[in-house]
Amino acid sequence: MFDPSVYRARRRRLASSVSSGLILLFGNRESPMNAAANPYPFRQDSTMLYYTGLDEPGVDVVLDADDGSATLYGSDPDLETTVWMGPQPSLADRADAAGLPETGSPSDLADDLSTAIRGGRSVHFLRPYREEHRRRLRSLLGITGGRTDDYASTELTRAVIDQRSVKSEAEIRELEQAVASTAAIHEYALSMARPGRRECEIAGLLSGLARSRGGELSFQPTCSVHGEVLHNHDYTHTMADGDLLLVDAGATSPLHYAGDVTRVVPVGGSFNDRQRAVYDAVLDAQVTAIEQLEPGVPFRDVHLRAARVLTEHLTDLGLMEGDPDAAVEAGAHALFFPHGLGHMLGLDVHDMEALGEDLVGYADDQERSDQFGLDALRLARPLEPGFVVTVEPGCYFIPPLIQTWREEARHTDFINYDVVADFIGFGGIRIEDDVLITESGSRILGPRIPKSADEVEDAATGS
Ligand SMILES: [Mn+2]
Repeated sequence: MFDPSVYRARRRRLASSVSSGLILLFGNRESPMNAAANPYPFRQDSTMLYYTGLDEPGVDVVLDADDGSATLYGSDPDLETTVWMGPQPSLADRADAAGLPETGSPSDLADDLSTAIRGGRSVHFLRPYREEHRRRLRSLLGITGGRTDDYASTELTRAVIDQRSVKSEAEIRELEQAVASTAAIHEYALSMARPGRRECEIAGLLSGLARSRGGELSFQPTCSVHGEVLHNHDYTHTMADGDLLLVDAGATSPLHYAGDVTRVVPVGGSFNDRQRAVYDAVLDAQVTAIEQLEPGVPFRDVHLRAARVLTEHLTDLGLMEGDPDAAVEAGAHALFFPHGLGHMLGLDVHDMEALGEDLVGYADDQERSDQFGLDALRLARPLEPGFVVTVEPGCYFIPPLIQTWREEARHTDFINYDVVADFIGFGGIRIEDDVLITESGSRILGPRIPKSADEVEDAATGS
């Protein structure tokens, strides 16, 4: 945990940015995997981590925006828990660690909230993402009609997003640590991409390596020779010479800050000419995009610039034709690059996504496009110093998408479907780094991870 003064200062700022009433923050509970006594690994809610650092199940916090008080609600460990799980901190110990002055039991929470509601005070809460929290909100706040999510406080949500979007020096150190662990797991994956090995050998070791460094994987990784499946969670293939292995994986720091990096490696250690050409196209888009990053630049513009660079390369390769600007404006490139350039990174891998993608990623005067591809852009807003973002363009040959577009004769002015057909089976390439926006530009976090085609080949062959 950070020093309690860090959490106190964060909570004071939050309480002062909400006009009046109570702020209710839920911590997560254990979540059963196949029986109550066999839960999934515990993951605390990221907003609870941000405002308290408390990493145990079953705590909730109420901040009073009017009198500034702050209370931790939860239970002391009972004897049975202590027998099975070892000594646990008392509620008062946990409150001390988080710098919270008051404690209360779960029934105190119910009483305090109903007193506040009877007194006509508003209770601000964030949109829940776990069903049990919807049930708790209905019962604690007496919500009877409508969707619970609709009662979530936009004022509170915006205040939390404002705060969590700009990373402090201490948070950047955590993110550096997360990316350092992420670099370690990628170096390992690159060296393991050998013919005859199975994807699950690498995927399993990535997870173990992340844990061995005191963290965990920040999301279910993609580790697949079918990189054209964007979030592929299948690890059953045996790698063969000539395959491209796409590894999109990140490790967390001990305080749960996330790394998120993607590399592609030729199984057997050398790209063929076609693979290298597409790889270099994606690399050029990624490097150009990173060069554009600086305060004030809308990330949407950077996304479109990356799309433009990719389109120029695809035109050179004969896959596309016509004016690249017109192709990007029409969205033709999205056949190959159907996702957004990146997202915020922090305590969540898609940082704050539970609070609402558009509130996090779009300025008030920006509307999310409904054009295929651009509609998947999670981050569009002008950048600010202290933002940490991913930059991850890709180029994929997705058979069902190609087939559908071809049948519908989409963008035939810009796409040479006969050439594209020859690339079916190519797979996909994505290159991703984690980047801090600085006062004057940007800086890639963590140690350098092999990235150019030559560097990746060298890492794969151990030379
Ligand atoms: Mn990512």
